Amino acid sequence: SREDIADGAVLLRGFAGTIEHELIAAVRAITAQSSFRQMTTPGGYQMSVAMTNCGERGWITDHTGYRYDPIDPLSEQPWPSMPPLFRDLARRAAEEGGFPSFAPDACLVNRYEPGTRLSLHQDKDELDLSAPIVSVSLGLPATFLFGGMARSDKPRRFRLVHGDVVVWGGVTRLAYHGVAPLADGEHALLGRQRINLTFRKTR
Ligand code: MD5
Ligand code: FE
Repeated sequence: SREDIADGAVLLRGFAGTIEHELIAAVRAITAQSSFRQMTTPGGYQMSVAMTNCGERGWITDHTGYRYDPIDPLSEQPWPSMPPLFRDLARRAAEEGGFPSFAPDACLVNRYEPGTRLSLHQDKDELDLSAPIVSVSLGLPATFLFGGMARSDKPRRFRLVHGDVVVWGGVTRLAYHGVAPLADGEHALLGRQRINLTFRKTR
């Protein structure tokens, strides 16, 4: 199904469900090369969510700031390439959401374990803010917090489950958003975790 959740944001329930096994196998192959790690914010806090990347560039944060970098600082090698399956899924979802010819060059892979959260933030490290961000949820369900253009706007809450895909474009591209602390549970394929893939065009 297709649900408009805000101006330019489209929720595609179950869009990734038919290729769940292939997606999970691809995540395992990526993390065998570039492991999940908890990064440090410029303010000196360790993030509770663990991250890795695939594609031409990966999003990283350290004490010097946020950026997209072609090299994984942990492996000291380029990030794993983006699997064609990922690229195709992101492109098909973006098209369904009203953004034809989306060509992501980066995929940030977030791993949430019970209790971990992503506090309210904006995604604005990408050069081309006219391109959407496509996000794919796998594993345990999450409560997604969708705020407004000001940090003080009261967030709306959406439950995102395994297989759901959201296309974030238009004015929502710069909305504040986050993920509430993950509730414990057991997912049949992924166990006690949620994996989120976010596809971005960074330049
Ligand atoms: C997640 N990740 O569930 C989310 C999915 C991140 C992040 O937020 O930065 O890694 S992406 C959700 C998103 C992206 C861009 C805009 C908006 C939401 N939005 O306007 O709400 O791990
Ligand atoms: Fe974000």
